[in-house]
Amino acid sequence: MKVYLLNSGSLVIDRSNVLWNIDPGIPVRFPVYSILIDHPDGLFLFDTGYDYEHVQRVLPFEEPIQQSNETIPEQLKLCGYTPEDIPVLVNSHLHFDHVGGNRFFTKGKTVLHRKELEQGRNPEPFERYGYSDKQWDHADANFETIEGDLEIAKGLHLYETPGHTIGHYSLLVQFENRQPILFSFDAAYTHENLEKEIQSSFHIDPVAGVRSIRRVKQLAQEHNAEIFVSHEMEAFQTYKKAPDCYEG
Ligand code: 5PN
Ligand code: ZN
Ligand code: ZN
Repeated sequence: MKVYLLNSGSLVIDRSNVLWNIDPGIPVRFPVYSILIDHPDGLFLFDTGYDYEHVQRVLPFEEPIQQSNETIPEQLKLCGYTPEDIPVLVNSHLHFDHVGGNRFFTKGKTVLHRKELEQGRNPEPFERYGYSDKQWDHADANFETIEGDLEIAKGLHLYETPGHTIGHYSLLVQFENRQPILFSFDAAYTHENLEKEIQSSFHIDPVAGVRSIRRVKQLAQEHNAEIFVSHEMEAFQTYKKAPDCYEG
């Protein structure tokens, strides 16, 4: 099995958005990435980054930086694939920085939590920026909704980690010959969120969000997994990026 991290570029938010109610007034640039898994059962893609045009139009204050080779089609090309080669796209949740390339996937199915699909189509007013990019809901999207924890293929475990959004999933990847990796997605933007047990300011249910941070830590301990956080520049700089990969 091979696990590729696909770089989508970076954005800026305030530190008090990364760590709710901590240190307002400090801008933080953070990475956005997706995950391609070459599994014995086929190719699985988790999330699709952000769409540069969308962020420039709707959230220009997040100062998007995305090189021309940091789109999903270009990142897949680095690994030797095109969007048509991907039969299964999974969305951890439907925030704009995780669905920006969904529109390229017109052949396969898109797997996500039932509640996330409902919420993405009808978000609360305070969630409007998070769910501002609706391009995932295109005519050729073939949604398969799921609920509860689920092993979608051998060694690929989705765990419900709600709070940041109502139907948020984290992903545990178990290899044959390598330490497992637990992708928290936005249950923890950074290691500091894990250590302090403070979630990002963007959330629908802060109590559930804290429980999900604890769940991520518990799962990592139980499976002796390394946690990969979603939006920390220091951590991301240490991760292997496509076309390099984690293999085992
Ligand atoms: C990067 C970023 N910016 C804004 C929002 C938001 O309103 O909900 C989630 C989110 C983000 O991840
Ligand atoms: Zn999010
Ligand atoms: Zn995010």
